[in-house]
Amino acid sequence: MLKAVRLLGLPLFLLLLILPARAAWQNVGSITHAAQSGASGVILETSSGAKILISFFDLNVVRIRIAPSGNFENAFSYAIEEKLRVKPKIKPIQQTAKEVIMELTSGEKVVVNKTFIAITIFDAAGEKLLADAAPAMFDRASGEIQATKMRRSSAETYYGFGEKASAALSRDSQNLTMWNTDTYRYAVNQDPLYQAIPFFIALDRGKAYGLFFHNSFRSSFDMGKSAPDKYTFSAEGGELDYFVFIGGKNRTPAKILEDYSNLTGRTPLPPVWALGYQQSRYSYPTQARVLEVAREFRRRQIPADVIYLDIDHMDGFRVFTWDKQKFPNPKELTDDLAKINFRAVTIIDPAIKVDDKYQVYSEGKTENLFVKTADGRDFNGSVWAGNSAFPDFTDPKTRRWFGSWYRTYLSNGIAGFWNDMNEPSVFPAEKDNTPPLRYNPFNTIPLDARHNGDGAGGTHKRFHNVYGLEMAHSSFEGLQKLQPAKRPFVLTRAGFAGVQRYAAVWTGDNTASWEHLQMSVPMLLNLSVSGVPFVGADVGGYADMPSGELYARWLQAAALTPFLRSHSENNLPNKEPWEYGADFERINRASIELRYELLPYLYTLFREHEEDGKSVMRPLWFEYPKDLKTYTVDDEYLVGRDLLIAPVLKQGQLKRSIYFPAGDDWRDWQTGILYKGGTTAEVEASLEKLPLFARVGAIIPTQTVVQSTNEMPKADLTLHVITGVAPDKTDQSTVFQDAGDGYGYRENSWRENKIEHQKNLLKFKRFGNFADGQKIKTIEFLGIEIKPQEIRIDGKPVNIEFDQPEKRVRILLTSDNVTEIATIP
Ligand code: MIG
Repeated sequence: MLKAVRLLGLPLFLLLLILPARAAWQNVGSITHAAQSGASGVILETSSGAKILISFFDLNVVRIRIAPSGNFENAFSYAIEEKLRVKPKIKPIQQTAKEVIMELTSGEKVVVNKTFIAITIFDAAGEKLLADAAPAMFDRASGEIQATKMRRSSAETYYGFGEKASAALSRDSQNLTMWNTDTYRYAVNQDPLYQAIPFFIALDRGKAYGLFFHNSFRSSFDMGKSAPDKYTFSAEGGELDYFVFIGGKNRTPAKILEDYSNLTGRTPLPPVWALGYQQSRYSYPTQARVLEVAREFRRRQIPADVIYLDIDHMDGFRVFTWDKQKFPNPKELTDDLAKINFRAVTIIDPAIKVDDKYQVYSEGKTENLFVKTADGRDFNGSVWAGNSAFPDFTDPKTRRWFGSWYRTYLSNGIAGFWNDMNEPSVFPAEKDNTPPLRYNPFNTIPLDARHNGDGAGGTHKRFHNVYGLEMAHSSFEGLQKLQPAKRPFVLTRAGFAGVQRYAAVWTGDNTASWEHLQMSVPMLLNLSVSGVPFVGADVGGYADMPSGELYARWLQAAALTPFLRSHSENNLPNKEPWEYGADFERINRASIELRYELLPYLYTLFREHEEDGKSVMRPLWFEYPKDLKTYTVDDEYLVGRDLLIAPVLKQGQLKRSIYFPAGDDWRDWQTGILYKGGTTAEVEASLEKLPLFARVGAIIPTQTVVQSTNEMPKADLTLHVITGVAPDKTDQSTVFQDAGDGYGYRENSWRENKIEHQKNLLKFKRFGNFADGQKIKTIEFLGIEIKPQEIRIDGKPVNIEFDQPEKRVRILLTSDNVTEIATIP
């Protein structure tokens, strides 16, 4: 039925008003009464009995709520971050015979047609931003709801929606489903996957807006697939509740992400070690093998920070326990790892084995902390450990209890946690499982199972999509309580809008194929603009064995992605970076070294994200929305504003064509060669080369290569000045420093170097009190053809080292308090 409605064209939409709705679908009808609600909203009564509440949630954020029953829900929101908000005041509502109009003094406006309820939103300049293509619909019997909007043009593109397995960057003309699902070896275009985020950014001819469908039921988006001139979103229950992000005066993607992340929260600065290289496999079988692999990294001088313990470390897959044979002394293991600057992360599955002798189970059972069946018993289903109970993470009591169990791992020196299977994934019952199938994407907790819902109560149908989010919430807050001086590191497979507040996200069980390598770029980019900055895909693919070439290219492509981890399914040969012979080992080492060099840059980006919500990894259009050619670039990405990465994603490819976004010029990170913005170039990309470019005007910090982030305090910094700025331009860059863990940076213990870059002139300013930061020892000017006559630091000429083939000039800084560096060309 939903489908049939979607297929209706515009003229039919008027007919709908006269004809009785088919089946139980009906539209909201017409407005019978309108009144101001609070300082920032209007409440509309309708002929259908539904009520509509429209308000300015923030200066650039409109919230629309339609309650088919006429009663607004009181359900607790898992997506929205609770904090104090100042809601803007609207002008007195205006009403004409045809319309209700609400407006801010700054000009943003919502107009509602009274006879056939159509809602139109205008930006401050009076430009139409979003309009209904049909009145909202609902079906009171089934609980389904639906909205249909006009596309601004057939060229409008859409990004976000969380984790989607699509090779294309834009989600235009696609059907998308929001339902967290365990999808082992997912195929291109398989939908849905592990992580649903019903938020998108729409982009058309340089102007963006955002829309967040605030509803955790299974929902669907038809982004112009059924009808090219409109899109539809619908859900199987709940309110038709959505936020529209206007994007400020300039309607930029950056402003939309800032506002969306202000609503659903941001990723707090991770501990710096979590930005290092992480090595995993399912499973390093014994304590001895874990140590052996870690030592091998040190012996071969391949930098790394973390090693993973997958499910086989547990006693019969009982969460929070250890296998006594294989891991006889976990504390000794983590101590030995610490001596070589390694940290360990363990997997945590939500399912708790039904076993009265297992304390986690017996506590959960006695305290009544598990998800219930419709008739009130504990719901049990089979996962790794066999028959299991499922903690009800929508119960605050369960969250506190589960979170407190991390103490057992912390006391054994475990540094971070990896939440798996939290869609939640439940194996098919044995009786329905012929032939035996380990992975059944449709298997989860039954939809009628009961949850606490933070007191509001409800079924799994409502809470399915927030199960993983609330598990991460429990992990994060538990860790904060247990070790308040440390920043938690949690990695999660499932999530929902808001997951970024608690966890990093990896893209689950991908495969060792070139297709999956290519797809990882648009997947991570779309996750990033869904408000989740700390993202990565398993390097080399999880399932199947990659060739040396595929592994090496994957590691290059991923080297600068926010979360960097190699992983592997069980029953596959070793996949560590040295397993493909000496040539590949050298190439793989170089990829990881590049990441460690750039850690000061990446770390600064995470700090900036916390302040402004921008993602670490960015599609080209995010910074260049006026350059329409960027809208479909799906094989390049930006890290921050200043680095452009164009990895090789195809087998056997030794050069590739690269588009440089218009508005800035770019230099090859290695050769300094200049590429003009708005042009496409063929660039050499032999097996050892990752095509990497820096923006002209940028100043990028690097450090000398370290083997682990623990060594960072001793590593000196180099600032790379990307020359070629236009005479009338000033650029600004920041280098952020702090202790790398803990919360000193929220008080006084932080430092920011702000550097202004004009043609032939750098000006330094320092803020904050953190004195133990890495020292800036070298300034390297990239893109210098002729040795300059002179470079002066605070007026005094200094020694110049000129590297002609690499177009570089190097100078050394002798003091920490430089204020000005001038170049006389
Ligand atoms: O059904 O713990 O995505 O990363 O290694 C497999 C074993 C369960 C799925 C995860 C994968 C992990 C694996 N897990």
